Amino acid sequence: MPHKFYGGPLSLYSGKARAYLDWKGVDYEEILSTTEVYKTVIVPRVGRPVIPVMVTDGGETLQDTTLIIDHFEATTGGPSVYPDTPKQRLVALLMEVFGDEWLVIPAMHYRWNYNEEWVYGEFGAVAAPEASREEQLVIGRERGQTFKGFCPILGINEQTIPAIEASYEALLADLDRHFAEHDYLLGSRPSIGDYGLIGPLYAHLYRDPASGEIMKRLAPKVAGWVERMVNVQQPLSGEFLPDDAIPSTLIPVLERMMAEQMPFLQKTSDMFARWADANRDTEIPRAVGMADFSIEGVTGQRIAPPFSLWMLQRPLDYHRGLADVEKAAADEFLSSVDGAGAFTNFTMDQRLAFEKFKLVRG
Ligand SMILES: N[C@@H](CCC(=O)N[C@@H](CS)C(=O)NCC(=O)O)C(=O)O
Repeated sequence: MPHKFYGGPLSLYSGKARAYLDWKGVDYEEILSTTEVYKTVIVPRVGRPVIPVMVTDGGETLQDTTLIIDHFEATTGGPSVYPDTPKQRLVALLMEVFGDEWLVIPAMHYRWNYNEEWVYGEFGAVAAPEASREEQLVIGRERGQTFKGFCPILGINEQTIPAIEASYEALLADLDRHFAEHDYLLGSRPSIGDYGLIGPLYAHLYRDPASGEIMKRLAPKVAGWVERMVNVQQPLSGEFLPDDAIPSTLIPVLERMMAEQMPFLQKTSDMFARWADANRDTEIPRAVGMADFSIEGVTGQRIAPPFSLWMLQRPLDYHRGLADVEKAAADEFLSSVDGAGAFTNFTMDQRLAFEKFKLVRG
């Protein structure tokens, strides 16, 4: 019996997990996350309405794409999306955090400020596939409003929008140069970093029509990479570059992460440590307040989510746990990335774990 994957075509994180499952050759069936599915499967199993959710053939429920991917990495043979070598693995883990937890900003901006009406129809088609087009639009508008409502708390507003667009266009230009030379981030095999980036760059920034037009016009090689990622031709194929090489074309992408996301995550970490100190027996909330962030010289405020710190803990733990020679190689590479001190000197006083679909103190 195949595993059951509950998700939807317009969902960012469904796109991430699906691309991975297809490359890994996992035998799964995708089930649309209709209103009924949320009520009868997702909420009873996970405790809240969220996608994607995987129910394995053994009946185990997995939520969070990172845990879904790690489950199949551990239980399925064949090549891995985690490189073995220190620099490549570190870069892959960092790129996952950048895609998952930062590029949500341009993804949400372009979706809701360029594709709003179209997206309502899509939300309706997922929630109630059997309903008429008119009914779907009503349902979709209601459901979509919740997601549109996330834009201001993600820091998307009149002041920040020009900077978000300038940053996204510069990122596309950097990635276009990269994908002119390489099929994936680190060679001819996709890594966990590619899966982090594909979430925002597929469902919102490629598949939403107005956003897709922008990507194809400004960065056709990035669009080509999206197509390779989501239309898997040969599962389990490809290799990472030899000798732990990191293409120089990834340096500007890492520098953008270090300049934009890392200072914001440090503020989030400091706020979370203070919160955890003052709230010892309280369940961890989705956000511990609002924190400043800067993009292209413009400062905004957005919610500070502890979840992003759980994701960042992965590259932090990996980097700090490296043995001497490997750590030296990783550090030498990081010294060529402007702003990487924000990562190497990162302080996280309160560790986190993700258990039974919830963040807990680690
Ligand atoms: N980090 C999670 C995020 C899942 C997520 O945020 N999914 C979105 C749809 S793409 C959602 O269902 N959001 C509703 C919510 O979290 O309340 C993952 O990797 O699975």
